[in-house]
Amino acid sequence: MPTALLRAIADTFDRAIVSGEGRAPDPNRARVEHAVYRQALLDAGYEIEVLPADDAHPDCVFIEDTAVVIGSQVVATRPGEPSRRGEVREVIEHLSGRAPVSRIEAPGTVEGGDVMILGERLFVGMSRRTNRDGIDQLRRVAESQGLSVTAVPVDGVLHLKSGVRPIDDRTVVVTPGTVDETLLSGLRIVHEPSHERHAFSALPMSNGKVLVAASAPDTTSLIVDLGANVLPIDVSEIQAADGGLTCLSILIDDPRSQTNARTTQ
Ligand code: CIR
Repeated sequence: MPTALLRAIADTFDRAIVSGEGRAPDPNRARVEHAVYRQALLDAGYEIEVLPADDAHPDCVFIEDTAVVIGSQVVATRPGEPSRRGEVREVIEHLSGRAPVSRIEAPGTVEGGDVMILGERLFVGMSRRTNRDGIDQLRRVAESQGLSVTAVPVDGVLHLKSGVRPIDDRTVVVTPGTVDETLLSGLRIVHEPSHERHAFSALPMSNGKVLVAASAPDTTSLIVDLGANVLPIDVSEIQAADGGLTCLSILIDDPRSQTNARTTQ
């Protein structure tokens, strides 16, 4: 059975890192959104495991950033944001029963939001949070698991998957200007329309449905036209803290990895 590992929302979530002029997110409203997200994964057939929140780490709900599952290997990340490094230990303790663990070591940094696995290809964002040394370490693990690795410089957004969201293993929704699209060769690219810039978020689930943020209906229509079977949910408090749908879970849904999306058509 596919498994989704989640982490509860800290009472301190209103102090989560917020970029730019953003507002503080509300922990209680975020808990309602998180419950709906959890139910959607349950309905999709995932077994749900939820780690307790850590109030010393306001961003701990964004569990994706702490660990990456690549084939038979778990990679413990080393977040580029120093205040988030303390989130990794408990997640890895939980996952270490499942698979061997390798670790990103200093001076390398990697956050899971920068890692996108589509079929046999792993794309990794070179961002404010993931550096070249971390990418080199991740590359060694990915190549040992038979994946090819493409490093993608990321501009103006937090992570690779803030600007490039997988819909299935050959389709992505891209916010124009955030990446050099020639690095995504072979993929079908849908552009997020400018009036919904940065509003779209998606999580392909193992039952073939794609969870999408309700905040971007026109972008959602574009992927529905391509055959995606979508389920919109409100995640506005999660988005207020610069989060999206992938960052709330680590999906272990097949021998390959957490982000190994299914083809929608
Ligand atoms: C941060 O700045 O680290 C959090 N407020 C947001 C992290 C979102 N993570 C993700 O999309 N993978």
